[in-house]
Amino acid sequence: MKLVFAIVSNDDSTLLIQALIEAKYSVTKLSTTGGFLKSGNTTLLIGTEEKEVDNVISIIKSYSKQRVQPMPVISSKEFGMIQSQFIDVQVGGATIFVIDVDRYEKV
Ligand code: 2BA
Repeated sequence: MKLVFAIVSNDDSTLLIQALIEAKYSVTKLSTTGGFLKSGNTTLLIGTEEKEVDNVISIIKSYSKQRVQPMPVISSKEFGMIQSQFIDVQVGGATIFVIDVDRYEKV
């Protein structure tokens, strides 16, 4: 058995979860925060058989869009006022980790 971790945009998560559920996968949704942008994202946990992993990843791919997100950067402090500028950061589609599950029980 495998556990798929997928970090996706909050904006993509609703349709993606719906598609995974319709395809009969079990999904747990965690509300998470990216360390770099410090903004909210969604992490999905999907426990499934090894033969299903490619299908799970292809569903995730088809619902995860790439985005450009502005990030504030403090550029200088003039006359006691902080001047901030924005840089564009490319985010996503999805960041996916697949790990082995040693033991899976529902008790
Ligand atoms: P964040 O950490 O908020 O990162 C958002 C985006 O900022 C990243 O998009 C990447 O394009 C950029 N970025 C991240 N760290 C950077 C750095 N040190 N220098 C320059 N740019 C940087 P994605 O790569 O698509 O990642 C989206 C989210 O997925 C991340 O949000 C984080 O929550 C998670 N993630 C990505 N790679 C990960 C990893 N290796 N381990 C754990 N979480 C990861």
